[in-house]
Amino acid sequence: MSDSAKPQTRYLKDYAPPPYAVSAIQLRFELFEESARVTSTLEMQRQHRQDEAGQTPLMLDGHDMTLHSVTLDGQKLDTDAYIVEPERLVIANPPERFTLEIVTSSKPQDNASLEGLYRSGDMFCTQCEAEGFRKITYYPDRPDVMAPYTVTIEADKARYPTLLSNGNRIDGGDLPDGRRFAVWQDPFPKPSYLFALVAGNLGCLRDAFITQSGRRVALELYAREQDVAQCHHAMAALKKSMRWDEERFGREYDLDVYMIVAVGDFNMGAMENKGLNIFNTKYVLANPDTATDSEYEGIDSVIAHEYFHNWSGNRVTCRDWFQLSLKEGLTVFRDQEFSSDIVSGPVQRINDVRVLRSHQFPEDAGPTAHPVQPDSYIEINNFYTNTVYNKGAEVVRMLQTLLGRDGFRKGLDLYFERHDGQAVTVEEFISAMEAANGRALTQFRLWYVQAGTPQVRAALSHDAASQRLTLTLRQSCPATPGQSFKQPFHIPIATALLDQQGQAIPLRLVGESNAAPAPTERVLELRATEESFHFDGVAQMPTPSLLRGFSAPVKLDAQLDNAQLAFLWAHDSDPFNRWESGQEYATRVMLGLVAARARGDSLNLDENFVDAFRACLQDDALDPALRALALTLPSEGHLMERMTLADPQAAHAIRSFVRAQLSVRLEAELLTAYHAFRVAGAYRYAPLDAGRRALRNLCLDLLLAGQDSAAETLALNHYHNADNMTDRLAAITPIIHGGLPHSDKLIADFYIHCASSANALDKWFSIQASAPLPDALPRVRALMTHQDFSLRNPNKVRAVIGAFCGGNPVRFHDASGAGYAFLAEQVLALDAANPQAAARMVALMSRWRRFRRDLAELMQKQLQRILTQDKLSNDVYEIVSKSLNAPADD
Ligand code: B3K
Ligand code: ZN
Repeated sequence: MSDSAKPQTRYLKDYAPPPYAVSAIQLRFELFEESARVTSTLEMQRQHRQDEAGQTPLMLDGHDMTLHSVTLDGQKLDTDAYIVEPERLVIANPPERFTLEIVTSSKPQDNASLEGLYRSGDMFCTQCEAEGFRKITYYPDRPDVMAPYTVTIEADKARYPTLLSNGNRIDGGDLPDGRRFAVWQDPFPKPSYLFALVAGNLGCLRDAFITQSGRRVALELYAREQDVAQCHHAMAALKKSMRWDEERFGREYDLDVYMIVAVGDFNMGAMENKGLNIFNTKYVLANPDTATDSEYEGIDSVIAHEYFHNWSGNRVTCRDWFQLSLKEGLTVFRDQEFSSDIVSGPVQRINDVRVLRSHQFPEDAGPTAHPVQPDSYIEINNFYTNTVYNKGAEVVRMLQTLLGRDGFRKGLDLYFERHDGQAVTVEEFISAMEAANGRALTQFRLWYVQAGTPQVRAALSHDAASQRLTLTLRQSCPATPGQSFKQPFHIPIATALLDQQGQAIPLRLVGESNAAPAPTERVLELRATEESFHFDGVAQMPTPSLLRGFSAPVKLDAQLDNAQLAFLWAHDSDPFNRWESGQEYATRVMLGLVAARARGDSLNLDENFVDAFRACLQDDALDPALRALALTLPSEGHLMERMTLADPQAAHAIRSFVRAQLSVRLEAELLTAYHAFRVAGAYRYAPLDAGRRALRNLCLDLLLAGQDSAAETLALNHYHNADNMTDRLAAITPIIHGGLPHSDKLIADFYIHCASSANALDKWFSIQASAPLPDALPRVRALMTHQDFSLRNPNKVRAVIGAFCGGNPVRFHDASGAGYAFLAEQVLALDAANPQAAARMVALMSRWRRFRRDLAELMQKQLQRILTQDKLSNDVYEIVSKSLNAPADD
């Protein structure tokens, strides 16, 4: 790309308030098959004078539209009275108050970016966050411009009987020429990114919710008529979310109707548009034949997330996009707490930490690392990241840990009370927490502005004579792009010390009175680079159980040996740390085998580890869902993170070896557990049943890892007897991934089960694309020519290209470099149509420096190849240029 075409960087420090406010906006959409015409009427007021000449130019964002007319206070402007630039419309010096009418048109049917107004199948829909509204009309498309909207939609009555927008429907009826209109009014001033419109021929599942103050809210879930029967789980999730937010956080819904529309072509999971959420079908539609247990859980959490945004995001929104985590981190925290209440606290916590570790930690250690509150970006769509979302949620969780549940609730109440109807910053959120709790959080703010995952090292020393135990904690944080030095963080470390029976002993800090019983768990606050905590009355050297519940997003080195890890895996009363210790033990064993393999030594799986694994499998005091998690071996990605240079082939070989060993050495035990955890009766999604299925299916998977034909027969029976997608998928995955004899037949049979549902078909695609077999890439190419595949549909792109490049490390990272060339080719093909999807895919190569030299060079070449293309989107340009330029300390 030439220097002049290089995209611009935006900086937080350049923020300036909007020169013009919008006190009302009226939109009229005339929808036709070949185009959409939009008339926008804005009531505007100048906020302040800007330039030296005393003029305040009005600059409206706009992109990819045809401008038909501009009328100011009823006077149609000549074309020389305004300037149309590629990205904006400028009117030099409008009066202090004025009405502006702008008429534009666009071609939704050609809009493959799935941003702005576009078509998905037979319907029209929109996606405006972050900057899609500027593809609909010229407007100050920034979140700190908030206005009440009145929207009129006109369309063909037969094709588009359902016409929806935000707020309440205030009018509607027939028009000449077989057309129809509807008028919607949203009384809550909102930023343009929350605008939404849907026009289609849709079925609807209706219900109602009575709020805590007794108001009736109509609930409407829209989908294609044939899919409405699959909306019941989502409807139940919505009602649970509404009740939960009232009970836990005192937040009540505000409009008379809450609508959700399921759309097949959607770039992400869902969108929280005021009163009119638009969802990827993956997070709305479910029945036992199409959705797995974890997809049912995904629906609960995404429905809750978008609903919770009504307060944390919509009523109180972001001043600018650097504040994105203000709404996203907080809302993820809220949805995690919701899921924790409806599923199981520990299971939810472990799963949330798994996501953080497998996605956010690598991001934080790579070339695109950025703080939770970034200070610059080229393309904001690249910042809907695991850091902004998941680390942001961890930061909010730490606030709750430090302030206590009640203190946190008081802070949140004050935040909503102070800022309802405003567009604010992270600073305002922290200030409310401080004010409500009378506590300074000065050092805590560093979590928002310093990138990188802190490391904490713990050391214990015990003095038998004085019965004193000293715990010394030391923190550091690696350099990240643009941030070489870090100040120490304020880190809450939930701590317990276990005696030889695994009992947590009382923790009395030296100098503390012994009038009241000492707690057995305490949150220690590490603030300095190094601090020591002294405890009295500790008779013997205990085993430390630190960072319980993962109380901070850090990497902890507690300097435990394998025997201590095995002890904690068996005995820790903190379920999170039980899981954690097992994972760490397994990781060390596997890394030891990686080293043995590199030396050419024969491989031997330690008997102690097999014993500990067996003990966990047979521990009936441990809930099945937790047991399944505790027995899931660390992923290949996790092992690669722990290698000096990632070697995907070694990680795959060792993980396969350990699975095969467990299969053979624990065959009888696995078989017993497999039979014991059968779930009686017809399938229904319920957390307890899901836990049993997870454990049973884990046993099945391990049994098949031994490649034994009796196990394959067991899996075939499992498949044929299954009445649900979870079991079907669990039975065929090890057969297809292992390339076992029945593989091809099952692929054909499974297709028949999936053919009538796009969401089920995604699983049919991805199970094949992620199979770690030698011919994986040719298979993937063949899948892309399948009639059900489309490069224009993001779910299919994820199911095939994403599953291969992100979920099949051993084949994607083939030493020939063919996987990388394939990804580069797909990124370029995608980028022309859908830059957001392309950027997500190319990010899979961003950490090339972490890999074995030969692989790193091959990846680097493909990234360079992409960067030489002339017409790159900002999205792809930003990821690729940062990946190539970042310092080599990645
Ligand atoms: N706020 C949306 C994400 C928008 C992504 C724009 N590229 C969904 C959510 O986080 O709830
Ligand atoms: Zn969100």
